[in-house]
Amino acid sequence: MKMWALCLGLVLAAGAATETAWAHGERSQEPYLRTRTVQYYDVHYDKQTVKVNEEFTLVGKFRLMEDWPDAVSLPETVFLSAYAPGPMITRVESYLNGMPARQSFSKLELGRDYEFKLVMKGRIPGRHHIHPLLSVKGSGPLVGPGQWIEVTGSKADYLMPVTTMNGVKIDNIEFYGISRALKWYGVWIALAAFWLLFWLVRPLLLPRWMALQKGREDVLISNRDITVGVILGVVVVAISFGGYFYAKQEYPYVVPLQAGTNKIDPLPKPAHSVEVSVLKASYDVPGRAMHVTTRMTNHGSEPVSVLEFATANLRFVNQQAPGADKAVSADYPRDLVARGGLGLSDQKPLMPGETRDVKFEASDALWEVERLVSFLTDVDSKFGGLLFFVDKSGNRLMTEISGPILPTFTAL
Ligand SMILES: [Cu+2]
Repeated sequence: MKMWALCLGLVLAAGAATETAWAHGERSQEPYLRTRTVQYYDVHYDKQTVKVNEEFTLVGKFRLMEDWPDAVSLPETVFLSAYAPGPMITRVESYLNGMPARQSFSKLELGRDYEFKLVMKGRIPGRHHIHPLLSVKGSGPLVGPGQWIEVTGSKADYLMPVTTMNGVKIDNIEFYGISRALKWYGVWIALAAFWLLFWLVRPLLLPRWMALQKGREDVLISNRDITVGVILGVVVVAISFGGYFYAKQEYPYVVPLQAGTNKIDPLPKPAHSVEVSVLKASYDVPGRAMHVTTRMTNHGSEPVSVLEFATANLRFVNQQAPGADKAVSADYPRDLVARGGLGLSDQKPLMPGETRDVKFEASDALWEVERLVSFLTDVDSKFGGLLFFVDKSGNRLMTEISGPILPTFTAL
């Protein structure tokens, strides 16, 4: 008993001490899923506090990584939505590359980018961790950066008005048709209960078994039983068909749930890019730092500097790059931004046409906090991420990088 109380106490204390522990367990997803499948970027939440019924918008982009892990199903069928701890918010509208995303999309392309928009509405008051979410059939949910959204007000005020295609106005679709469904339950439960009681009120198992033993099968089912059974059968069939014809009459236009998938083209490829190949990558376990040696070639027409390395929604910004102070918008979850930033072996801008080897270091306790270091024990020890470059006028270029990574267990 004492042990039980101690365990409960520990669980509650742990929950109270680490607020984010009440989030969804997004940190328990394998690093290969978070660093090598869907990389979210430019994610913005327009509000962090909404009233019940008030709408808020979540926009962003994602890159489907070229180096998609072998163990993960390809994005052949995907569904876009938001991730919340239960039905705390309502998804009012959703778009992928501007196309309504009511249904799943098929055959998204690896190595390409997509843009999404989700319009949501507060439903249940509280402080909820909300993420953009791409569900990939066969792989599961792949989430973007989570933001705490505070929903204020009272659940009793929640309304979801809808006007149907034939002009019927429904005040709140949340409860629409529920009383009718309950009435139907009532009808069927009453009929079933009558049939059960009809047999239960009479001598049951043993007397009937004894009658059977004596060869008196004829007394088990009387003419009255047969009559009641036939009447009940007729009533059931009549209610079923009657209900069907009544519904057909009252609702002549019925659109079934849409089950097909949509196709969508990815965003156009940018005109210029910086080619980056990973020559060597290691993770320094005691120093909690990722070291990556890359060979960069600038195919653009402007000198560019490395601005940011982003992976698994974590952001490592090079503080010395032009515009670094504005690289992370104010609405981005602060617990996903590395305080240490991004260290570079060479801060000189990469000239047009130039190829240079550059080493970068992404060092922060976030690797551990976000439980991203289990790639050290993976059979497929690889990492992936997005490298952002910026030119003098603030234009960004993005390149995806990936490669094998080796752990270093001793201090360098
Ligand atoms: Cu979460």
